[in-house]
Amino acid sequence: MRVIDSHTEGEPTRVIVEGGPPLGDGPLAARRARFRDEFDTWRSFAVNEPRGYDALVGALLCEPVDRTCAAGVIFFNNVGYLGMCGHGTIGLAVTLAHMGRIGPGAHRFETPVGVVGVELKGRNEVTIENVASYRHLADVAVDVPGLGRVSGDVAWGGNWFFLAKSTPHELLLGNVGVLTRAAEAVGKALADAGITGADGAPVDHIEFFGPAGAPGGDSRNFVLCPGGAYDRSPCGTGTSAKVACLAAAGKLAPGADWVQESIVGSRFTARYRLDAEGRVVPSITGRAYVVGEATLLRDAEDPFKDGMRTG
Ligand code: PYC
Repeated sequence: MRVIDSHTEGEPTRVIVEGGPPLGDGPLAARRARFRDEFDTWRSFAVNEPRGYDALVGALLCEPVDRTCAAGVIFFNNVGYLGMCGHGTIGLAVTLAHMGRIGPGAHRFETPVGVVGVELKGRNEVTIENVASYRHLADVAVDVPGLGRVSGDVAWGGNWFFLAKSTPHELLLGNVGVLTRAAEAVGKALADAGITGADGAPVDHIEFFGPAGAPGGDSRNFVLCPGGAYDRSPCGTGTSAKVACLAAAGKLAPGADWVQESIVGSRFTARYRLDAEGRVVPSITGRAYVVGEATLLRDAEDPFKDGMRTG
């Protein structure tokens, strides 16, 4: 399997450019289901130890069904599959440019949850236009053991997010252990209370917000992803969900910038437009850098040949 690694504002992406699972040429949502049902060990092989690590997000490069798209992509992580991935889409754009497959300008990528727009602005800077995003539930409150009552919104940004109104701990890198445990407890409380996304799917990404750490930022976040790793970037789909909530609350006008800072201090600049149906369509700008190219090998006698998780 041939892969190209990058990071987007600190969050890693591994694109499978050759040697991925044979998923056929159906709709990307069906190909993702086939990946999950028939080839899940290939996911673990590509991103888990000993070839990867928990924070690594995988991106299987696919032929798109929609021929106006430059590429199709299925995102996955240490435990399963994602709908969309904002940092991963920025990483994929820079990776395709590195491969000479796209040049600066506007492109479209197909994902299992819809087509996204991509503008490659130079070697490293990319703006993506995400799928339409929306606040599904406002001011949901759950009792969380150890934290008390936690309230926030449930929103779609290409994945399902709970956006807590505040943070139980200061948003500092030194606090990622306690922030992770708190976010896991919030996720469990939501599941126990039967609070899901609009389609009944689990709300599997949890976000805490606090003030930005440096001038020019609107807010800093901590985002816990399914699988227990936290996003080093401000999370593209999470920032889309944030923008949708701000729009729904009348706190951000179409076209106005929202600068979202991550727990490591990196930034995405987000804004949104309203489409013909009045839906919020967020765009996210960030930078990605290619950091490696590799061929991953599998020895049939290796006891950990299909990858493993230790956490
Ligand atoms: O950037 O959308 C994102 C993302 C999702 C999970 C990790 N990063």
